[in-house]
Amino acid sequence: MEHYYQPEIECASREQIIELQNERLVKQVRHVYDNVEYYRKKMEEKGVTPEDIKSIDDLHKLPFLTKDDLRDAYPYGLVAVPLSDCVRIQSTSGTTGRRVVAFYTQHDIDLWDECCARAIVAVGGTKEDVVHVCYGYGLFTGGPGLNGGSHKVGSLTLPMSSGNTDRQIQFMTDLGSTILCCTPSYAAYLGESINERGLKDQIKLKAGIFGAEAWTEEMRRDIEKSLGIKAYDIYGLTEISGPGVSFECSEQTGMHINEDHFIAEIIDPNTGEVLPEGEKGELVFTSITKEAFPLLRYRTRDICVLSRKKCSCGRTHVKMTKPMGRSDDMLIVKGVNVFPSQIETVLLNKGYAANYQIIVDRVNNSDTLEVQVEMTPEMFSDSVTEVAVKEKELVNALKAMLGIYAKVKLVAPKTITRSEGKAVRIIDNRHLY
Ligand code: DLL
Repeated sequence: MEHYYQPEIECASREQIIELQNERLVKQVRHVYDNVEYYRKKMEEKGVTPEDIKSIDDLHKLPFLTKDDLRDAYPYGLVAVPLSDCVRIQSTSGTTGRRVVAFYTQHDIDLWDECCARAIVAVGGTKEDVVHVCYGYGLFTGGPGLNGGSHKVGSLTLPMSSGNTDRQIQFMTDLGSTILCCTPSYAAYLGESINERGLKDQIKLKAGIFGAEAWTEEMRRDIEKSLGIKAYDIYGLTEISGPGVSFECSEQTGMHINEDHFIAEIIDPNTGEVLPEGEKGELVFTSITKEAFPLLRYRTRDICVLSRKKCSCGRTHVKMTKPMGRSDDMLIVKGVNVFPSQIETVLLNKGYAANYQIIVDRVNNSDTLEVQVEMTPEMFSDSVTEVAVKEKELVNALKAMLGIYAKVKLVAPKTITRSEGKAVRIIDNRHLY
């Protein structure tokens, strides 16, 4: 039998949802216009006033927000309440220009937790469950989000955070974890490790909630088999709150977007034109209940398709496919957002030219990142020790910039193929989309 955390809203009629969205959107536009000078200016430039927005049919009149806007307004420029009303920030990795810092009031946290609670109940979670959270805690939204959701459900929550696989498995067996929350690559790794240790019959897991990075149906089957569970997808982004913007139900054919909090649109990434349901394009969100950091028409850069086809689970909220790619060059490696420009900055700062290639792969279900860099003729050396010292220096500088390990391979001048058009900087052998 299907269970819901908030059945009255998760299974509301289309009319009820639209009515709620209309009312909340009008209120939210006024809130943003009155309190966020940055967005007010954008509206003025487009000649739109809050009075022009009477319902969701007027949404297209509002200007888009992009990551560039977040950078321009960093750190406080998009905050819509006094800082004394904010109780938390969360953030993505990256340097100042690329880092996203999102703000939350207590009310924002409560609603976010409820979204995650919906996801946990959708996979069968109840207060009898032991929810094992090994998404990272701290600035990353994964740990805090699922942690908050689990508390709302009343499950016993294990705030494990990431890493230390032996300890994860020990807690899992000793405390009888039943729902696992982590990235799909870590879930696959845990599955392998548990099987290698011959401990599969000692774990009680029944379901997993896996997201923050792209994963394929094949990977889902592998994880389900190795852990003996049902594996569900969950999607979200820091800008819009974190995990739980959408989540999978028992049908496992896409993720229901929490439409009482987020209005979703699909646009053509080149023209910005809104596309009809069923067409593939860039996902855009308007958060209609956020107090502290309410983004209107935020371009996620995630490419997907929306569907309102009736779902067998009884939920009525629109479904999105798994992201099928991105309309920018952001890579997600081990769950961390990596922009090629960050890597380039490090290389240039260290005196290299912009002749490099980034090679991403997935080996034993774990992402690997390698940067091949040409030495300049001046720094060229055929001493293995000298090259190793230089490589180590770059590894450290990249780690400081990206927060993750990247293997560095220095190559002789003029060995990286030059392109006649756009340089081919990224070779992603994971073929996730
Ligand atoms: O990854 C939030 C999250 C945490 C989601 C835990 C799910 C579970 P960011 O670090 O801001 O937030 O990265 C957001 O990650 O725009 C997508 O490109 C990608 N992403 C998130 N979930 C999925 C997913 C968190 N289920 C960016 N499938 C998004 C594919 C995903 N990509």
